[in-house]
Order: sequence, then C-alpha cells, then structure tokens
Amino acid sequence: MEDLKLAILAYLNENKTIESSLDLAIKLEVSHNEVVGAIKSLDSIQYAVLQQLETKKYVLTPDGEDYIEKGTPEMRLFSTVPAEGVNIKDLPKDQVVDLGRNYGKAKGWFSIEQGKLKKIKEAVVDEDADLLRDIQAFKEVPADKIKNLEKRRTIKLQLTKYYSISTGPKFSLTLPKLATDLTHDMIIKGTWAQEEFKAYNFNALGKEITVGNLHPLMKVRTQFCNVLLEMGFEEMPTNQYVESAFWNFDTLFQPQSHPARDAHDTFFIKDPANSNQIEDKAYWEKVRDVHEKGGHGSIGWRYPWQDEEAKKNILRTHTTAVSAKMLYKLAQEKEFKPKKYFSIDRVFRNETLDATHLAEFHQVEGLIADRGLGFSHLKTVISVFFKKIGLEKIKFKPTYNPYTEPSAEIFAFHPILNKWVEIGNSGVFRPEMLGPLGLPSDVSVIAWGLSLERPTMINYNIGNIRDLFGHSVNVKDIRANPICCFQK
Ligand code: FB9
Repeated sequence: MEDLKLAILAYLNENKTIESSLDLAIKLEVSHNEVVGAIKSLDSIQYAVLQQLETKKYVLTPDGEDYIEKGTPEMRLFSTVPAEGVNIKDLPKDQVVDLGRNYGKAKGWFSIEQGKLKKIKEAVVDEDADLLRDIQAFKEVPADKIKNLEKRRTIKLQLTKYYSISTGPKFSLTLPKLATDLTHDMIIKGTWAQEEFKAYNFNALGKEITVGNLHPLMKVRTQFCNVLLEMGFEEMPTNQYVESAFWNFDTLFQPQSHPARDAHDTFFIKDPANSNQIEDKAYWEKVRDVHEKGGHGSIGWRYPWQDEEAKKNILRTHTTAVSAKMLYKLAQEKEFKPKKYFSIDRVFRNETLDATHLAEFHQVEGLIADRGLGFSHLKTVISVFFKKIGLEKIKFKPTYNPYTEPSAEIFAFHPILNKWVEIGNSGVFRPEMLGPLGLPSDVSVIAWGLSLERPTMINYNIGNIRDLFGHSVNVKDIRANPICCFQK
C-alpha cells in the first residue's frame, strides 16, 4: 500500500489533479478498491483532496466472474467435446452444459445432427470471456457486445462511486512516519507529544457486522403460514422429500401410464430405487382395484396395475403426496373429525430450466376434509385466503387434474402487475381417491395449491428465479431486501 501511495503522489506531482480514480487504477494496473484505500489515506493526512463522483459502470455478476475464471460454458463444452462428437443424451444434465450447448450452437461452434453434438470449428476464441476481462478493467466495449453480455446475466449496470484527486495543503512526495494508535506506553512516558497522529476520521463507517438474514422465500413462507394458521389450518409434516410413486401418484388415482410419471417429468431415486415394504396390504389392494376395476361410482382406468411401478422411489412432485398420507391417517381414526391441513415445502420436477423455472419449487397447499363440502365451499375458502394475501378480484377457470373433479385454475387481477395472472390450481378430490381410504361416504375433501416463488418474485420484482433461489444468488441482495408484506 505504501508503494501505491508513493506512485499516486508522484502522479499527482506531475498532473496536480487526477480527474478519475477509475482511470488511475487502469494506468497503475491495480484494482479501483486499492486506489480508493490509498487516496483516502492520503486525504486523511491532507496530502490529497478528494471529490466524490458517481458514474454508472458495468460490473461483473458472479456468473461473469466465473466465466473469466473458468471460461464461458460454450468454451468449457468446446474443450471437452471429442473430434468424433458426443451423443446429446450422454451429456450431463447440467445448467452450464445446457447453456454451453445453446450458446455454442448459436455461435456456429457446434452442429447437432441425429442427436449428436459435433464441433464445426477446429479452434475458437472465447471472445465473451475476453470482453468480460475488458469490462472488469473498465475498458471500453462496443454497445452491441455489452447488450449481449447483459442478456447473459454476466454483467450488470451498477452505480460506481469514484473520486477526482488534487494535491492537498500538506502535499509531499515522501510519506510521514505516522503513529496510528495512541499506546499506553506513549501516555506514561509522555512521548505522544512528539508523535504525529493520523487525523481521526469521524465520517468513517463502522465495521460491517454481518448478521443472519431471512431469505425472501422464508419471509413469504412465514406470511402465508400465518394466514393459514389464522384460518384454522394445521401444518402437515413435509420433511420427507423422497416418496414412493404409490403415495405420490397411485393413491391420487393418477394412472401408471400418465406422462407426469416418466423420467422427463419426475426424478427417480437410483439407490434405493424401490420402497419394498407395503405398510397396509388391504389399502394397497384397494388402490389396485380402483385403478384396475373402478368402484365408488367409477369405471376405473382398466389396466393391469403394477406393484413394481408403485414401489419406485422418487423425489415428490407435489406436496399432495403428503396430503394423501394425512387423509389416510385421518381415515384410520375411530371417529371422523373434520380437519383443515396445509403444507409449504419443496417439490421437485424434471422440467426444462428457464428464467422462471428451476427443477424444484415450494408448493403451498391447503385442504379441508368435512362432511358435505363442494366446489362452492372451495371457491369461498380460496377467495378468503387470497384476499388475505392481497388479491381480491378472483376468477376460476375449469381445468383437468388427474386427482380432482371438478378442478379449476385460479386467476386474480394482480395489483402490482396490473393484469390478470394465474395464481394457482384447485379441486375436489375424486371418489376414486377417497374411496380406498375408507373415509365416511358423506366426507369430501377440497384443496388448492400455489407456489412460493411466483408471489415472491412478483412482490420483490425479481425477474430471474436464479436471483432468488440457487447457487448464483447474490447474498448482498438477500441482506438488502425489505420485508414484503402480503397480509391485509
Ligand atoms: O403460484 C402461482 N402463481 C401465483 C401465486 C400467487 C401470486 O401472487 C399473490 C400475491 C400472492 C402470483 C402468482 N401459480 C402456481 C401459477 C403459475 O405461476 C404457474 O405458472 C406455476 N405454478 C406452479 C406449478 O408449475 C409447474 C404455480 C405452482 C403450482 C401450481 C399448482 C399447484 C401448486 C403450485 C397445485 C395444486 C393443487 C390442485 C388441487 C389439489 C391440490 C393441490
């Protein structure tokens, strides 16, 4: 730091004023932060006078830093693809590989023929990584390149504070030997009188104390929990992410041929691949029967229901699997008592990733089991719930769910977005689902669901789900965000 201060003093001596600390950092080939530390120290001993200025500069995001360090995804993929090419299905299911494939193809580095990815070029230059280095060094970069890097979320426009520097009243080319701390020894011996102390900077900020901060999703979760508890709902135990296909699909009368049950939509557990114990053989057979033969007023799906399919272990695709287990336990009670349950927890779906979808999300689900419930009750409880979280104008649109009938998508006029948006899904559980449980015949169950991410992203004005959840979240944003309140 002393050498840097001397270099800056020498530069000041020649130029008397330095217009920009940003340009000075480039000239001295050091980071702007180091320059700021040195000039503030020179200011404190009146060697320099600073004037704080602001400018909008592009800075690197965590992804941008990552691409400088390891190369862009397309460069990393290019360096791993052999000359003979590689089968797409053999590529790791990974976001960086997906990005590398898409950007490499767009740049004409790869071709994809008959499911095989092949290099079109012998060698390529990682131009985007080079541009990111230029931006990191505050060098000029063409506007169209900036636009592309911003679209890739590798840079973002940030207000940057910098300084103009001029010589101060005590300017000198040599640095004084300054005592920084007044010591016990100096006071006892009185030698403090001969010392020159650095001026006390009353404007210096205290050391930033990093304390814990609640994640926005957890703040919204708490808001929704409070609303549901206030409405008399009990929370369901959702701390088991791995479920059998039996509880996740079969008990909900979702046929074993349903597309949602294949690997394109569901994560299957490799080991243990199957849950072999059947807790309740009688119930297991009732589920088989309702799929194969129907019953409870239904003609069933009429196909040979496979134990092996039901025993497969998966990551639950919805918290309705937990609802099914809770209703099973409710049906085991000697005497039926009406119940209102809710759950808010992570669910996993093997979906294509994009700006608003990851392979998992937090599902919010509410259900009421009571005698004589119908769709009108469902619409009312949904309206009460959403009114409490700020949505008053609600509409219902008939839809299809495998395990509820009737079913409806829920729409609301969103006051922040100022337009109608889909806010959830709902329905009355089918008799084919309730029948095998053995609940009293006049008991029906109404339920609805929504996510935690969508309302959170809307209320915090977050455009990309990776700024809210996952490895690339900027922790500073977590600390900085205000409480967002839904409750009326
Ligand atoms: O949350 C969703 N949208 C939403 C919710 C609230 C909101 O703002 C409010 C101020 C608070 C704004 C938007 N959706 C459901 C709708 C869409 O976002 C949709 O595109 C994404 N959906 C997820 C599933 O996507 C694969 C959201 C998630 C969802 C959908 C359905 C259910 C649960 C979550 C369900 C259910 C259900 C149905 C019947 C019986 C039991 C459960």
